[in-house]
Amino acid sequence: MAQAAAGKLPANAQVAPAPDGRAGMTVPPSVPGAKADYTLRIAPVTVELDPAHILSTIGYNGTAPGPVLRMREGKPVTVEVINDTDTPELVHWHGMLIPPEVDGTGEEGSPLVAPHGRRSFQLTPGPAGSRWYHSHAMAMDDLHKGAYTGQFGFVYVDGGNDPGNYDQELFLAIRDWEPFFTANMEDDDDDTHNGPLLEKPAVMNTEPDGLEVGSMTYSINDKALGSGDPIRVREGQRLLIRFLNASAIENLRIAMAGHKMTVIALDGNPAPAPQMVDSIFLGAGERIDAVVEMNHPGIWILGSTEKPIREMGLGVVVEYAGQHTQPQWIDSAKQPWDYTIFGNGTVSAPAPEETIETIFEKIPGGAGKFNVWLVNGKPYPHDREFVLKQGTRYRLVMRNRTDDAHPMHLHRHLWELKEINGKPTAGVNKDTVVVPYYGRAVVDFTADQPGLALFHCHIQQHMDYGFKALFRYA
Ligand SMILES: [Cu+2]
Repeated sequence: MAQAAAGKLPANAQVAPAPDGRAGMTVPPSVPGAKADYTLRIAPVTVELDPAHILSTIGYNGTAPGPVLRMREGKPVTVEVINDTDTPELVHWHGMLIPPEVDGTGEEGSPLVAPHGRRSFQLTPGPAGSRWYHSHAMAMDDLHKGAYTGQFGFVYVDGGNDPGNYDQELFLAIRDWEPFFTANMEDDDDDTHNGPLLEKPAVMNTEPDGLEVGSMTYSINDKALGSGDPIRVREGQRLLIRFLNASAIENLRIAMAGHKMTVIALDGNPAPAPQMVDSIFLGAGERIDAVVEMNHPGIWILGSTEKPIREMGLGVVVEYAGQHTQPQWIDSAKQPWDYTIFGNGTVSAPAPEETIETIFEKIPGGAGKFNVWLVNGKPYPHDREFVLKQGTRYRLVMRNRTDDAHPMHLHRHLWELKEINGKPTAGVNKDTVVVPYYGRAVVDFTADQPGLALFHCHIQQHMDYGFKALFRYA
């Protein structure tokens, strides 16, 4: 396995350049002749959102999103990645606890898949639950690269004990397309506010913001609202919907008109206290599994809670058998999203032994046209600033001194949410957490995954312009 190979490199090991231009670490080569369990071919695809909107992008295996990959927890698999494009690529396995050699992240030294090249990766899927795969290439000012493309898809890791208590299982990726630079980025960050502005600086930087990335084209999977097949249901059915926010640019909120949803898992990990909610909020990169009881016959819209975003395509029609009305939308009460309602308050993990403090800041226009993002006063890279001791339980404090909500992700580790804006919780295990604007999030994690681990904002432009740091093991 790649993990075992990492310590003792074969003679033909290669040195991969990282996509940010840094020299990469030495990595094991692909295993020649290994039979692939899965093949991902990266190549140009067309995506017909509706007959009037046919996009050209890069996808996996001829589609965007790519195929739903089902893997068995703990059963090693070989994935062959074939890159039919002119740029080096990386396939990242988001939410998996796997070594940096296969994590698919340039900063961690994962090997690139060369233009028109191929490479096999062996990984042991886990933990069980809804994970996903996506390009981790940098894009900088090129909106046709990295997470702006159609390179994303679900991985469902089967733990073998799924009760299967549902009639239909759906994988719905919410997504925007055709990104552009704009000086007027509007997003749903108000949704993250759930308390006082704990981290609002006393003195604000009032320089004008640089350009951000916006979109006016949305879909669920590869279809805009009103196009493609509806979700066909019967009264009395239970739907299990696995949602993913695969956007490179924004956090999004969605609801199913006429229905409540019971959130049973966050980022694929079972919620200690499942709760019924009117709508769900997903930071870029986050997943939510929700069960919906089909108990309100009609024809409904499942889509963005924001009318303009639904009109730009973010939605799908839900159609009960025998119903023939127009699809209906009903606004639901808008409350700030609160992760802590899914916690159980029971402290089961050990108390943290050490605390890592992080402060996020923005320099408006710091990169000329764009903003620069700082972690502890510096854009990436940080010189050995975050060094972990194997086996230690850490508390990570994230202080967001910016006016945006940032979906923060730590690769290859699972963290337990402890506090949002001063409100405590326990038992909510996640890999991505939206840190509210001028707010604070606190998570605990155990350093049990040796090697480099990338910590970053999941908004591609923020990550590209400084908002990342490498955690390393002593
Ligand atoms: Cu961000």
